[in-house]
Amino acid sequence: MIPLDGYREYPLEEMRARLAEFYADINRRRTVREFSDREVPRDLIETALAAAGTAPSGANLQPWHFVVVSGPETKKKIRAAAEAEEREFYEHRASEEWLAALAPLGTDQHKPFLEKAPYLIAVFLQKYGELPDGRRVKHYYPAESTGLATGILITALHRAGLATLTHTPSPMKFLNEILGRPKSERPFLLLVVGYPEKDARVPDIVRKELDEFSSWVDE
Ligand code: IYR
Repeated sequence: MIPLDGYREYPLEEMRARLAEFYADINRRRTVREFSDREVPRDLIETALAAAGTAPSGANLQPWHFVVVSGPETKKKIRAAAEAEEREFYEHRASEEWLAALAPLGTDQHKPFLEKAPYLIAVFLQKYGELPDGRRVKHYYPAESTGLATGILITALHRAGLATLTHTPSPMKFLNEILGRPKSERPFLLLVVGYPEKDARVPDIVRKELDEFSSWVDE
C-alpha cells in the first residue's frame, strides 16, 4: 500500500463549478455519422487511450486491448466486412421492432465513415489473459471494465474536440481476423474518430430527464 497522493479536495464552490463545466461540455457530445477526412495528430489519440487505460477494472486486470487503425487498406477491409454484416442485418436479421427503433437515427447498411474518418479504434475485451507460457489468467467483469475504459475514451476524445461514433456492426468477429487478434479477445466496439464533416447533421434526439433515470433512497 502507498499513500493516496493523487487525490485533490476542492472547496465546495469549486466542486460545483467543475461539475457544471463538465456537464455542460459532455452534454454537447453527439454521436456523429458524417466524418471529415481531415487529419488528426496521433498524439491526441495516444493521450486519450492513456486516459482510457486508467479505468477501474476487475482485480485491476485491465482486460482490454485497443487497435488504432489509420491505414486505408485495413479500413477498406473493415468497411467491406462491416457493410456485409449490416446488409444482412437491415435486410433480414433485424426485427420490425428493431428497425422501427432505429428509424429516427436514419442509419442504414452504408458505412462510408469507416474509410473516410482518420481513425477507427477497435476495442477488444479480453475474456481471459494469456501468460507467455500459454497459461490462462482468469479475468473478472471484463465487459464492465471494457465498457468503463471505452466511456473514458469517448469522454477524453470529446474533451479534445473530436467526434466519435460508437459503432457495433453485428457480429464483429471479422475484426479478429482482419486485425490479427487472438481468440481470447472479443470485439467490443468499433469507435470511429475524427472531425465531423462540415455541416454534419445529427438526429434530433431527446435525453431523459434526471428524475426519469435516477432515484434517491435517503433512509
Ligand atoms: N449496427 C447497425 C444497427 C444499429 C443498431 C443500434 I442498437 C444503433 O443504436 C444504431 C445502429 C448500424 O450501425 O447501422
